[in-house]
Amino acid sequence: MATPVKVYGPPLSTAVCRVIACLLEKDVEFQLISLNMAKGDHKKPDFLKIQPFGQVPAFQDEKISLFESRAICRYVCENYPEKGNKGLFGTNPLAKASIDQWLEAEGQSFNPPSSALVFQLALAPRMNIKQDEVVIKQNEEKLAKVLDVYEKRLGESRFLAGDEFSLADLSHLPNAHYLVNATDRGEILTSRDNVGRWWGEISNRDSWKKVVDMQKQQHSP
Ligand SMILES: N[C@@H](CCC(=O)N[C@@H](CS)C(=O)NCC(=O)O)C(=O)O
Repeated sequence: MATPVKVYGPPLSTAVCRVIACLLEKDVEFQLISLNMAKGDHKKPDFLKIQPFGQVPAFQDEKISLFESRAICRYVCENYPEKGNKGLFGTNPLAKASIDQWLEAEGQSFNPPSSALVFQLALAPRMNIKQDEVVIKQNEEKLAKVLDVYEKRLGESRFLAGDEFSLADLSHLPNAHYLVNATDRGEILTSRDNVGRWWGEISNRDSWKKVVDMQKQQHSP
């Protein structure tokens, strides 16, 4: 029997739960190794050997180790092509390029403003950090512009990269989830006809519901 892959980090972390969602979609067995980040486990020398930036997630499969959640997801899809959702990262060069294009859009355009908003609106108050209204406003404006592009795209196709759910859609789930469920600005997604329809569909996948259950079982980020 194959050894389960290892994912280091708490499922409340957006980057960690991106990888978990991918592993669940791909039906790849994994072991979650939850670090004590409050105690700085992710900055310790042994951990830095597998994640040199001292961040989560880190990932191990037999003898190889990887970091960066989106790179890990790509690896999982490529290394386990026959498992679970076989089309998650496409099955031909054009499909893969299209998925990659929207995966890059998530990382470069959607993630920066959405993670800034999640930090300011959901995490800062819990960490007794003063919210910065200027940063909130700037990032709301940036995210709205990104979502205008998504609204048009999702008026043309069911999912970002085409008619099938893909890694590109999956990669949006962590930040979108917190925006909708842990801030009062979820309408930035849900009020748009096509983006709202898309969010409803991707957030109802069994894989994502399992991630949310895992998050609920954990106490703190
Ligand atoms: N681009 C990285 C981001 C990793 C990241 O920012 N991880 C956060 C948690 S979501 C973290 O480790 N924060 C603690 C720290 O930076 O010390 C990825 O996608 O893996």
